[in-house]
Amino acid sequence: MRVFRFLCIMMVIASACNKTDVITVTIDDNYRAATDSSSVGWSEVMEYTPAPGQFIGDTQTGGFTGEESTPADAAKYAAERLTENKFVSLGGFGGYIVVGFDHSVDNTTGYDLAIRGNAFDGSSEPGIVWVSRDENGNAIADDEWYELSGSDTMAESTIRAYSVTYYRSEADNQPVKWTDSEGSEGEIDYLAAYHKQSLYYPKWIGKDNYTLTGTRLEARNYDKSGTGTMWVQPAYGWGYADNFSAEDYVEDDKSLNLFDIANAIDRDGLSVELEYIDFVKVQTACNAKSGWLGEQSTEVVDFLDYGLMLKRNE
Ligand SMILES: [Ca+2]
Ligand SMILES: [Ca+2]
Ligand SMILES: [Ca+2]
Repeated sequence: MRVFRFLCIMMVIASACNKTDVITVTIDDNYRAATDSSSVGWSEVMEYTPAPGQFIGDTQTGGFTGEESTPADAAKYAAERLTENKFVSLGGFGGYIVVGFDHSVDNTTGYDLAIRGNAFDGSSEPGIVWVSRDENGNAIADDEWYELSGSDTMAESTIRAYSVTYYRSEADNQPVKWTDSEGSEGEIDYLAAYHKQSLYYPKWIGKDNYTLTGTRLEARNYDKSGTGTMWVQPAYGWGYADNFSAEDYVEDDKSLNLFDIANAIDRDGLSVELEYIDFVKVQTACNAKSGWLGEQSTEVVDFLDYGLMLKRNE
């Protein structure tokens, strides 16, 4: 894996090139340094593949035209919504969006990324954040993804490489059935009172079923009323998008969660040192529903290069 290019300082006194005299070079062939004209915000939606959900295909509160029939249409929809500072819903577990920047985002000392969700006190719908470098230099997000670990990464209830398969309903105005890799099954509810589009399954998914895989966090939602009227979705510690965190937010703006690329881990959970990243993915982390509120779905509104933002504000 070509993660770093190492440069050994050749000393006059010949010595073995061991760890202590190796410099990690941050710039490789694919690194795109930020310039004065670089944008602090995301520049492109590379992919938008939500799980089924109440906002998917919704032409009212979801802002869809209802004609999105290809992955390109879906990405265009998401880009237009984010440009208008409106939320893009990722639907139930595993739904995701991938964005790119017009430069490489540096792993600075401290936080590097800020992601805006629509959480508020009692309404956290955590999304796992993944990062990737354009290792093959083709400007496409087809490279290795690294999860950014959070407060619950090591929790016993957290399941990595968890998969959910969603099945397109055969008739209109029906729930969407799912099965998961743990042997469970369930439904994304059809909420006729609030979201009247006939299909909650993304129209641009050509197949009758599709599988989404990611890291699952245990749901914390509960019905405070006991009668189904007041659902609470408590916050998680840190490291998640759309999370009303008490720890990782921009001062005076709790809807902007902060992320440190230094928290990247590989598929085995081992720490990975990334000098910079090019792509960011956010993926709904819980497989849960909250009564009349419907499925727990992460929403995103904006993606910022926080390090560059701080530099510009200096
Ligand atoms: Ca950092
Ligand atoms: Ca690539
Ligand atoms: Ca939300």
